[in-house]
Amino acid sequence: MNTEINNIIISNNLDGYILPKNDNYFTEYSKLNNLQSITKFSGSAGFAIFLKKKKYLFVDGRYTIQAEKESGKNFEICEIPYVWPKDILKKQMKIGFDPDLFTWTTLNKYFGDCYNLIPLNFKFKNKNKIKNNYPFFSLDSFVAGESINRKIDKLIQIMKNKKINYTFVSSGENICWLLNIRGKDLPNSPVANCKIILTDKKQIYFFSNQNKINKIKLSLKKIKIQFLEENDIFKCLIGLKNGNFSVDSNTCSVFEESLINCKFKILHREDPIYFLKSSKNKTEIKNMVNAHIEDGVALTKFLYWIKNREINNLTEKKIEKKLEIFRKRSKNYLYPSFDTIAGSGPNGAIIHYRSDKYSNRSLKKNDLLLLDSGGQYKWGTTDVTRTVCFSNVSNRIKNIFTRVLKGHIGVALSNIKKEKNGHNIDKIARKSLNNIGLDYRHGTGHGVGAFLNVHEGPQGISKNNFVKLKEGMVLSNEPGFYKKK
Ligand SMILES: [Mn+2]
Repeated sequence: MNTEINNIIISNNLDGYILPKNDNYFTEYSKLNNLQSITKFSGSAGFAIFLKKKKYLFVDGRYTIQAEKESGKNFEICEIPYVWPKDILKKQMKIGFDPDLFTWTTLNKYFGDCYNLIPLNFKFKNKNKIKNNYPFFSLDSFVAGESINRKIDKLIQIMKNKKINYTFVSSGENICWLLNIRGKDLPNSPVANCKIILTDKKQIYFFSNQNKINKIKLSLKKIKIQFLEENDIFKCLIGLKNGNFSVDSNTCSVFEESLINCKFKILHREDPIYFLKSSKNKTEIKNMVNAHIEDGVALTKFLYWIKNREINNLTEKKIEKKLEIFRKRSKNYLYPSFDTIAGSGPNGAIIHYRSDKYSNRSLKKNDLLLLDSGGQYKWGTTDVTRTVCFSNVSNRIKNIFTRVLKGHIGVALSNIKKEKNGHNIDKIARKSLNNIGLDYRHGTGHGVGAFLNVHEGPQGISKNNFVKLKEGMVLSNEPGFYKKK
């Protein structure tokens, strides 16, 4: 048992403690990584529960094999959504958590409403915390395509219609969209870690690390904005007149909600920026197309390269590096939009696999190579998957590959006016595989940001996404099939 966690449990008279992967910005790939340093699990999502005598690691289907490999010795691996904490814990148990790192949405989802959850003001000593002072920057109008003022006006209009006085925007990606800014607070996306309060009088209070804001001050000069320290939220709230406060419980922490709750009436609303942002404007679409052309050139050159050489001395890691070299030839390329998945043979069956020094495998002539990668370009984000073979593969593989391809084409040709949502299109994607009793354990597609997160909501192509699809939404198209051998 980790001694720090053991001490928390004992000194607070608890039965257990829950440790999440995320930091207080609730981004997909956060850098703060206590979960990894304590459990060894390196995947992008999951959480651990430490009880006095037993430890559990909860991950989703993408990460079950990886979690078993990395942490299976010391942790029982539980796969969400088949097992939840509420299935394992006893109801009277007292479980500690950090209110900065949880939202009510996640707590309710994991625990239901019948647990004794104890907020604790305890911070881990983070030995490998990376000091990041990379400045935020503003987007040119030929990248953003819509002015800050127009975007804010849209949001104010929504607030007025719903009689909301204040909106707390706690999602950095949405503030990036609203203020036409970006940052470098995440390894694979230009999200700026910040939060804002927007008042119905069009005043903005901007909370972030003050060392990062110099470059954006000029472009934001025309709007009413006040820059404050990350932990000045309470100070700011005290100075505001009473009223309604709209918060989004997907990214507003338990702690922040309790601060707002001291003085204001809280209305739980999905941040309307998700919807505004999901329909890309003409400029953004043009830029995304261009980013995909540049990315396509890099991938095509890579495929030509790998198809015309001996593969015997190639490993997954070498492939990852080579692909990066081809992308870097574009002067507009910045960095990968997610960790490249180069999985050969059985490693290709690990959804969201990341090759490391233990798993790194040499390519073999009869193996398939799964290559799923993407890039961040100065004005666009890409995500592309290809399966490569180096020999004449069996008819069974050809058959399954064709069925996956049929699903892919089915998605590409589907009519959004007729299908209406991702739930219906997901069925089309799986149909040909389902016909012979096969399937895959992930969604078919996700929204993609315009020089932002490679995974973006609210739209998606999956079994449980019923969001109405609109023109201008951008989605990935990635059915698949996975088998170890
Ligand atoms: Mn993807």
